Amino acid sequence: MSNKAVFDCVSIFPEMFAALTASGITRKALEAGLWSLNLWNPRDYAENVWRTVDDRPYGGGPGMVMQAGPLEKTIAAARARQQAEHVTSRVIYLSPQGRPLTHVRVMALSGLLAAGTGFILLSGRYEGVDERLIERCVDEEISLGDFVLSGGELAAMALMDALVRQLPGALGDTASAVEDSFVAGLLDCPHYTRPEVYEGRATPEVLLSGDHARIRRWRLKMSLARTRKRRPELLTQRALSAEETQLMAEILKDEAHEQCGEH
Ligand code: 9WO
Repeated sequence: MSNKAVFDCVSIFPEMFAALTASGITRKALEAGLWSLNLWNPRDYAENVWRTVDDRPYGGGPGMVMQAGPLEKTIAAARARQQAEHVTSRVIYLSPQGRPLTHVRVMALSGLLAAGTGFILLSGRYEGVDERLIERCVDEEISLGDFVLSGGELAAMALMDALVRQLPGALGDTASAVEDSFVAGLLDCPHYTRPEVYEGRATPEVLLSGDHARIRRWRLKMSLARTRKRRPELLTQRALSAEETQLMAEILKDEAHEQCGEH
């Protein structure tokens, strides 16, 4: 039994998905058979000779809306193909109206994939998709954040990238996915590599010390300080360990000193 993650993407610009299949970790994982991608163009399921899949919005206004008919036929074809190998398909629509994606949700979706659920990712264009298609066919609507793109394709690829790198064997160094930013609910620490001094800026001494316990503590402290400064709401969503509490006290003390004009 193959246990590969199966994605089917519905898009009028299937060629965009080469960004995922042609480069990097996602390409390597594809070549290793860890995941598969099928592309479905709604134009192939259009109901007219011009292969159009959009029409003017009822109620007026600018732009066009994707019609339900061709999209439902496309999703049905993708679902039928998935059901040849999978028990269930889950249809996900990427839009700014969706629930914001988080690391926690990525891990939950990753669990569904591992359990054999196939994902059908619907990428809209124009001003959006007929609401009745969403009501009838979409299981989950996901947003990457409060901004508008030209279409859902880049969001679908971002979601797949986040899921593929969680697949066992996708990362050369398996520790990377575990130690990543957000896994601990904190932002990542700063990173340095050669040269030791760049344009007059030195690498923090601790990173050159070879003292791995001290390095780990410093990195955790930097993660805490950054999270406090840039994303303080993340710290209210999780309890601090004893070590983190101590480091946070150091951070506050350091800041108080800086405000006294000390360095
Ligand atoms: C287009 C538009 C034009 C004028 C006034 C308002 C408008 N809204 C939109 C719009 O939301 N278009 C969407 C384009 C329709 C669905 C697919 N598109 C999309 C998905 N843009 N941005 C996303 C997206 C998906 C996930 N996370 C962030 C953004």
